[in-house]
Amino acid sequence: MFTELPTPLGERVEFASAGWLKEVERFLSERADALPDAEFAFSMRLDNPPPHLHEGPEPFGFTVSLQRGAVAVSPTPSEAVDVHRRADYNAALPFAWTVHGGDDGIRARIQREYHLLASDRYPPTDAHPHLERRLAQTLADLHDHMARRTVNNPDVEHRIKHFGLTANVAELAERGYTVLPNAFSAEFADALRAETHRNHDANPPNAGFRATMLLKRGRVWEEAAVHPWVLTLADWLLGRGCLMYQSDTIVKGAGLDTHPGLHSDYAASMVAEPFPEFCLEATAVWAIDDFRGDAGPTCVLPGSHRKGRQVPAGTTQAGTSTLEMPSGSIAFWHGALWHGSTLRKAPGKRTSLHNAYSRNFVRPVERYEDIDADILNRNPPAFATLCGLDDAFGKSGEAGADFARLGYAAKAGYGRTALPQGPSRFG
Ligand SMILES: O=C(O)CCC(=O)C(=O)O
Ligand SMILES: [Fe+2]
Repeated sequence: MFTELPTPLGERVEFASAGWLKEVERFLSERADALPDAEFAFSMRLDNPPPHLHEGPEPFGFTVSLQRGAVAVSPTPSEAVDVHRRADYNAALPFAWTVHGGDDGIRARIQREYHLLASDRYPPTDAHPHLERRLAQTLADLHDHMARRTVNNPDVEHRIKHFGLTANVAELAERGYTVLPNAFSAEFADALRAETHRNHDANPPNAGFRATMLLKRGRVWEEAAVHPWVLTLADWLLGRGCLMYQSDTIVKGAGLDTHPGLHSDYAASMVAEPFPEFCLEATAVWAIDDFRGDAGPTCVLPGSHRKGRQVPAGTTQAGTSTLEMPSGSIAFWHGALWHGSTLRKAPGKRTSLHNAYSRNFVRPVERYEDIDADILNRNPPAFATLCGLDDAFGKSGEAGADFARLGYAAKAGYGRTALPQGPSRFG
């Protein structure tokens, strides 16, 4: 009933940590005999590592060398190697957690998308040294093997700082929403739009159809779910270990008014009033098409998340601001925020992806606990977390609760929120 994790919880490691390097060494040592002629060394220097991994002025990173059957792994970077790369730790991390599975298309897409997120924080370059076929295959296997066990940086505040999201979290606390411009490329928008329309076209247009359960509908949705900026805001607001609450798309045609009046996304969970001070659910809306002017953008009532109440029936959109943003932007709001959507007057369609995340103990609208093993196997641990597969809920057996999972959740800081949630509605 629960899909088995491709990598046991106890084998998960942080990027470039001692445990990560130990596994690199083990993996290569097992294969070194089959590569008796290989002579190759690569190194990575990682700037701005999280302080719990490294502090002090000495450079942080690693060097891996395979010389005629001998493997050596060192926890320091070196320039005396065949391939040397230097990157910001948080900018490099999503590259390290992406499973390629031998697909160069994925590799190219990830290069494009994650470079966009790290433009001024120097992400790694994709140098392609010419290597003997068996060595190249071993290194590709090593990459995927490590990606499947590489966890996100647990220091959410560190991620906020180094992704440049400090102003966004302040806005999220104060106003209840924020917009991330240039969060995905025009090419990725094209891919998402094509997939969305493929899912929607089988249904009558403008009939309110939303394609749901997207994590089971293809790789682009899987990549969207673990968008590094979105995961950072979600972890900050909802605590580590948050879940995918719902993943669906909307196609709004001319004349369509999908969300008249106002609502909060807490309505679906019928959250009791007054709402708790901490956030239970949050929504990321991807503008696959422009959200501008008469395109039918979302409207929000700034600061209304602090009312701590459901929206009374009949509430109008008076006093709201429209969330206007170009394609490639992602809006992210607190689930208690009062919002709606405006009538689309322009011709054509507004295509959007709505990825909602919830706290680890909240019961999501969608259920991914039985997701295909193949899907889990091509994704990082952060994806399995979103599917609800590494918590203890529902996993008690005849012998008792799943203490391994309970222990993992406690150790990984699940449910712990990084920062205070901004001005209290009671203060
Ligand atoms: O489509 C919109 O503009 C708003 C949709 C909405 O209310 C939501 O995703 O929570
Ligand atoms: Fe909503």
